[in-house]
Amino acid sequence: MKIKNLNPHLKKLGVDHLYHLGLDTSMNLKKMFGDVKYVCMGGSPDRAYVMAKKLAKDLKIKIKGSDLKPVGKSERYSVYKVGPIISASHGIGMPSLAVFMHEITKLLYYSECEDPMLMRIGTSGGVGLEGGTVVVTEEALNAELKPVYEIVVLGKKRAYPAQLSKKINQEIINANREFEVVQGKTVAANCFYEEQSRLDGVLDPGFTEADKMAFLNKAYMMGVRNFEMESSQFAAFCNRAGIKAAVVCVTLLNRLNGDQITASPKTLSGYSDNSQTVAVNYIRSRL
Ligand code: R2B
Ligand code: URA
Repeated sequence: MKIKNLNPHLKKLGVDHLYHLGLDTSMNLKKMFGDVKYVCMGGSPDRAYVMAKKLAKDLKIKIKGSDLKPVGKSERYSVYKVGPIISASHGIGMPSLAVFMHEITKLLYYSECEDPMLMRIGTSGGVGLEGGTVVVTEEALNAELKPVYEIVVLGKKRAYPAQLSKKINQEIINANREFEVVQGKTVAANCFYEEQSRLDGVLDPGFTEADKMAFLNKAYMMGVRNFEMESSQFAAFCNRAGIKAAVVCVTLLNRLNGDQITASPKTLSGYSDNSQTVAVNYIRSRL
């Protein structure tokens, strides 16, 4: 099924400029992107590039030319296309992700893609899980531990549910029997520091180590297994748009043991590879 016309106001536009992607509807988007089935996204442009290379290698997809080049402009986001898969970066946090989600979804809509799926493949701070563990999100929570994404529109707060598909999560787990993939709740915070109950930001947080541990333990008891900065916005957006979605994040540390990320760059890149491998195994099982 193609994405339905989500917003009636779009019909009034002549050419729609996907400004931050550097693409617009005067281009032959259907020819460029009409075959897309999966969009894999994460915060960092470097990881988007690594993922694009990995998709090409592991799924044996030929890439045009000698190297991968981003499509459109890469001032804000990097978008790579590898066969029927887009690998892209969305930046840090929900404001950056929200802009990307509107424009990448427009891209899928205008390109008339059949039944596309969006996957966030990211990094996170584990709760009760050691570094390198892959978590699939069953439900995203805000920093108040509520399963919603809230935005203020015309001066009023609106809340959208942030659940993800149990069926898709199970398919991801089934496609990765050799990996430890944990299903749990994910807290999407508005910062890496205070909202993730870290004590190592530059400002005095105004809470103690004991307060922090009480909050993290409460979250753990509710089923929270990791903290990151985008999952609730991502889940709520996909629910509203009626698009299949999953959040697959690797943990970089266990927050029950501390705040600082101390693993070496080599170890961290191995961790990141874990989440990308889980996504690639899932895509391979579906293509
Ligand atoms: C995980 O890692 C980033 C912060 O370091 C952020 O984008 C996230 O969700
Ligand atoms: N990303 C986050 O948002 N939090 C962490 O602890 C690690 C990565």
